[in-house]
Amino acid sequence: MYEQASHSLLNEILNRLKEEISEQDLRHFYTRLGANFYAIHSLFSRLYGKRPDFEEQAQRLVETMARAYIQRAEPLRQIDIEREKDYNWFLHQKWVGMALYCGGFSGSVSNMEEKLAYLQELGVNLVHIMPLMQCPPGKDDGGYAVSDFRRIDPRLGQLADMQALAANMRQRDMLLTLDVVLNHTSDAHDWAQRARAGEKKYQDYYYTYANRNVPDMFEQSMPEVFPETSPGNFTWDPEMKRWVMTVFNSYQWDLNYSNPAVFIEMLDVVLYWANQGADILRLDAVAFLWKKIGSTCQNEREAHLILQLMKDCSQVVAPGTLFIAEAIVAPVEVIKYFGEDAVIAKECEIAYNATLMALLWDAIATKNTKLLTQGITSLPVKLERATWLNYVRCHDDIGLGFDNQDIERAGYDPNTHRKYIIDYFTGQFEDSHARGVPFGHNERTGDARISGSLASLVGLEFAIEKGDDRAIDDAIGQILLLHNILLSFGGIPLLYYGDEIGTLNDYSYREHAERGGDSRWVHRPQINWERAALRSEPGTIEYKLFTALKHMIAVRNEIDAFADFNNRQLIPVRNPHLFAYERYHLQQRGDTVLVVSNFDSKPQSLDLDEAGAWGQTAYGRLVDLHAGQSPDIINNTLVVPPFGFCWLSEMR
Ligand code: OTU
Repeated sequence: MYEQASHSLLNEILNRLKEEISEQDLRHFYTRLGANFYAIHSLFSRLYGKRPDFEEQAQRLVETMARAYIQRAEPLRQIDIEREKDYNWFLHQKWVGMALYCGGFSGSVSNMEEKLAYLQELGVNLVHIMPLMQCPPGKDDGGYAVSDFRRIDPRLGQLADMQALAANMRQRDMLLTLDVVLNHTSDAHDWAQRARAGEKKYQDYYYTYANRNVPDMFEQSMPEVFPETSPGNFTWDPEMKRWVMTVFNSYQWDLNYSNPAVFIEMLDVVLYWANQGADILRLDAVAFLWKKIGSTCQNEREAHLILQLMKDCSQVVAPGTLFIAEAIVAPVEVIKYFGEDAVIAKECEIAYNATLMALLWDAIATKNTKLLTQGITSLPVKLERATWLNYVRCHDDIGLGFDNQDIERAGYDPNTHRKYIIDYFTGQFEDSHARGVPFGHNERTGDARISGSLASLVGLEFAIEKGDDRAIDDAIGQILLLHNILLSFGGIPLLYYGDEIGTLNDYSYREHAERGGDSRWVHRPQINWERAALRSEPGTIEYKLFTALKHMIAVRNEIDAFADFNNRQLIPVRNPHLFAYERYHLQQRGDTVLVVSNFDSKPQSLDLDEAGAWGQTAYGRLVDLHAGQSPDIINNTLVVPPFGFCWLSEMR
């Protein structure tokens, strides 16, 4: 949009920059800047317009974009242009992701290259490498306490290794996802050190206070993220002689985004990693970006404005780079991170589907799908050109973040039900095979979360210990059942490293001085490559899981209706153990697929007349695309095996 005031400011800024950038071919940059500047200016002045240094900061903002554009390598600029043309590229069903810790998976960034073949063998073509920027050893929060945003942890490699890996992945048509930890820095970061040393400029990068007045006000309404290991939201720094806001661990200082210098610095970091060849950036803890007294300091309107501004600026420099919102918040709040009041994504193109994740765990514990179906019914429809990241496990704990009203609608009391689920997964019941470990128990609120590897949570650890073959099969069945949903639901499936070979809990963190108190380390494994090699030996657990997942991914690739164009219809069915939805193709009506999943340990049946038109087509004319054969249908009643699933389609 053209608007006089912002454009005359832009002209002035560009005139001042002229000498520096006159040598360059900036056609694309200018076109994109022109298109986005009105929005950028509006957002920037809405956030920072009242400050006396506003114009100076606006100039720095444009300079930052211009410099980053000049530094953007030609192959990446080409990709930007290709993706501008094929703008829905990431909604295609061909993308299948895996999140992994580089240290635990391959040992180092350079070793990653030789492991790419393993990922490709499985069918994974999007790799989220967990944060690998420099952190102080010991006080690293698994990579989320960054002390230098432009340097890689020397134990994992050098920047050059990263660039080589990015180029190698590009050749293989694999996408690279990296983290940018936007909300906070380590207390060892240069800014924090200088704040400590008394530099006012850097104290203003954080929320620091000489006494408890402001902290006490904030504390009245702020929840605690790590109540056991890091209670409270402020930490006294004896050297600085000030309180500093530390929402996560006491060594993670929250950045103050009401200071435009902070926004510009972090935009520069985002563009820096986009220029290193990251296709997708995972923006950590985005719900926390804005702090306001009297609020929970999560999901504030301004947090969204910051993300919109980040997106608008990044589109000028690196429009091919996508953002993932990591906002593990209530369903109605998550959806806003795609951007509100917009048709296409205006904040992040991709968001973690934490709602689906938590609901799936509920269905595993209860063996019924009442809450799962209810929760998905209430999940708001997302924007076009936006997609979910569907996952069951990741490097974090499982929070039961579903909606209380949905729990009630499913016929349970919220508190009792949540307690039941936690107790189930932490193995408090006789009949539970789960080996979860409690995380983040809050004495005051009674709130708790769960750690544990996928395999251990669904009973594989228990079954192996007992030598119970039936229980082993049940655990394998549940791992595959959950992945069947990730792969067919709509969105990018994000597997978690180790789950493809049934990796169990690793309790060694308990001996580790700095990790002992953080049970999330129980599910951040070192891959045992000897065990991974068993994936080629029929009969082994590794073989059963790996081959089945590989097959499922290959079949997904062939089903166009599995691309994500808001083309899913939930089908409520009477049998409480089944979860059913239809995926349809927008152009080819005949290509509809009916997905039915059984969360029970016994076979379950579905009268296909309950599934609309499927009732009439049923007789002998349906094929299970996944199994590659006709499903069990007896007089229009479909039988789904224990923990089984089918992807039904009309035979051609
Ligand atoms: C994120 O976590 C990361 O994924 C965690 O590994 C980090 O510890 C944390 O940020 C701090 O950087 O902020 O929006 O239950 O789910 O802390 C959600 C805890 C987050 C995590 C939560 C999450």
